[in-house]
Amino acid sequence: MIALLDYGAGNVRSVRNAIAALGYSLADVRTPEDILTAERLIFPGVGAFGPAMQRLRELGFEGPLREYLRAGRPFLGICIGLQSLFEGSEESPGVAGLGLIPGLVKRFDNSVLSVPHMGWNGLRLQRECELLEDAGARRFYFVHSYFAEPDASNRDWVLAETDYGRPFISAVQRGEVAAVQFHPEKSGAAGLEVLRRFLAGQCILDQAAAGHEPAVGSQSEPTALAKRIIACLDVRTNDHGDLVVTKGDQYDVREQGEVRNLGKPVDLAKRYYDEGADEITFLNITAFRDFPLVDQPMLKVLRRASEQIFVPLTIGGGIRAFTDQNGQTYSALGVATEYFRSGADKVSIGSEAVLIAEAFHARGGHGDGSSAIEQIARVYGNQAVVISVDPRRVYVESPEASSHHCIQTLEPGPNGEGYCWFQCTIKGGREGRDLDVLQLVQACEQLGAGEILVNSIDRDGSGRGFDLELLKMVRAGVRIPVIASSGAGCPEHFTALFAAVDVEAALAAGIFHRREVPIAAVKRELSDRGVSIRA
Ligand code: 1PR
Repeated sequence: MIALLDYGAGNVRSVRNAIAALGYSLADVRTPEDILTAERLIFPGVGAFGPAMQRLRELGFEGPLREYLRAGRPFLGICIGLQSLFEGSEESPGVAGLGLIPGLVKRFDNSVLSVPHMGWNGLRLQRECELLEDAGARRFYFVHSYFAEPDASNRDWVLAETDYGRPFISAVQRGEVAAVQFHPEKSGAAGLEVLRRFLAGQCILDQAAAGHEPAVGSQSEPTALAKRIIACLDVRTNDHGDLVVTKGDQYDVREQGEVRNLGKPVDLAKRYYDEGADEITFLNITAFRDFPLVDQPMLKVLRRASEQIFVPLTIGGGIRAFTDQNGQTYSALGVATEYFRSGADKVSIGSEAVLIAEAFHARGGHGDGSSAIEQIARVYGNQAVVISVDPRRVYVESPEASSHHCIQTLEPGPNGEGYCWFQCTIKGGREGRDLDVLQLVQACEQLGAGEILVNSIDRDGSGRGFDLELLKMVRAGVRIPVIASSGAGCPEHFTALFAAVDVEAALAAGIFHRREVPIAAVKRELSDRGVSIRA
C-alpha cells in the first residue's frame, strides 16, 4: 500500500493527480496505525513548519512516523516533508522537528533575493542515487521561503544541493528514506520520473551500505533559477454559452460584436504543457460579475487540467466574498479553497486586491487580518497568493500634477506629456480607481501576497513588447517575485524584458494562441542570449 500523509493543512491534490497519472493508487493515512502498515509513505508537507508539526502531534502521527523513519522504511518527503526531518525551523521558533537529520531550517534573505524562491532550478548531485539518476541535467519546480542548510553534521544525508543566493539542501536520502525540497508533482516529466522511481521502489542505491564512499561534490557548477515562461488563458462564457479561451486588445475581447473564440481551455492548456510552458494561468475574466462557485464549468476545467498537466496552475477571477442569488454567503477564502480543491496551485486576485489595498492605506498602512490576501496566505501560504494588476497609464505634464507615484516616460502621452502614473482598475479595466500600482503592490506584499502579475491595459494584445517602464517601477518597489505580462509580440521581446528588468517570469497569451510564436522559439531565443531557462 502506498500511503499519503495528508494532515489536512492544504492542497495535496497535485500529488494525488501525479500519482494517479503514473498508474498507482493511494490510500490516505487516517490513523496512526496506517503509518506503520504502509509499504511506502509519501509526506507532501504543505503550509508552514510549525502548524505542520503541531498537526502531526495532534493527530498522533508523530510517534509512528518517527518509528517508521527510524526503521528506514520507504519514505518520500516533499517540501515541508523534507524540512520536518530537521531539528527545527526559523519559521516556527521553539517548535521541534522530527530531528532525524541534524541542522536547522532557515529563511532566505529577502534583502538580496526575491523570496519565496519560486520556479525551476537545477540540482547539484552530491553522489549517485537511482532516485535522481539523470536529474543533474534537469530542472525542478521549487517554491519555498525557508531552506535546510548543508553543514558537516548532515553531510552524509545530502543527496543534492541547489543554489539560490547560497547553497541549500534540495534532496536528502539514506537507505529507503528520501526527501526533496522541490515539487516533483509540479516538475513536468522530470518530476514524474522521480515519483515513478520512488513508487516502483527503484529509488535507493545506498552507497554507504554497499561499501562505496559517496562521491561528494561530483557536480560543482552552481545551479541557476530559470526565468519562467507562462502561458495565460483568459476564459469566459461566449454568447452561445460555451466556456472559451478568448483574447482581448486592450481588454476588449469582442470582434464584430462576438467574443473571440480561440479554443477550448483544457485542450489549449494541455498543448502548452506539452510545448514546454513552465506554468499555466487561467483567468476567469468575467468572474467579477458572476458567482464563481456557481460557475461550475470553470471548476471542471481546472479539475480536468490538473489531471493531465504537471506544472503549476494558477487561477484568477472572482476571488472575493459574495452572496449568491439564494442569499447564501461565501468568503473569499471559501472561493479560493474551492479553486485549490479543484487543482489550482495558486490563486490570483485582481479587483478585490485593489479594494483591499485602498482599505489598507485608509487604515494608515496596515491590515486587520480579515482581507482575502491575509486569510488565503495564512491557510495556503504566501506563495499561493498572486496579485493580478490591471493598470492603465494616466499622462500628466509634471509629477506635481498628480498625488500619485509618477515616472518620467520615454513614451509620451497624446498631448506630448512626459510623465505618467499607473492607475489601478477593477472589473477587467472597466473602472479606474484613485490608487496607483505602487500603492497596490506594496500594500499586497505587506499583507502577505507571494507574487505580482503585472498586466498592462495599454499593451495588452498590442504585440509592442512589455511595458518596461511599468515593470521597472514594480520591480524596484517589491521583494516578491514579479511576472511581466501584456504586449509580447515576438521572441526578442522576452530577451529585451529580461535584459532590462530582473523579473522572474514572463507571461503571454495572443502569440501562443494564434500559433504565431511557439513557446520553444521563445526559449530558444532566450537560451541563445544566455538567459537561464528550463529546456
Ligand atoms: O478581478 O479578481 O475577478 O480577476 C479577473 C482577472 O481577469 C484579472 O486577473 C484580470 O487581469 C483578468 N481580466 C479581466 N478582464 C480581462 C479582459 O481581457 N477583458 N484579462 C482580463 C486580462 C490580461 C492578461 C493577458 C495579457 C497577455 N488579460 O491576462 O493574458 O495581457 O496578453 P498578450 O500576450 O496577448 O498581450 P478579478
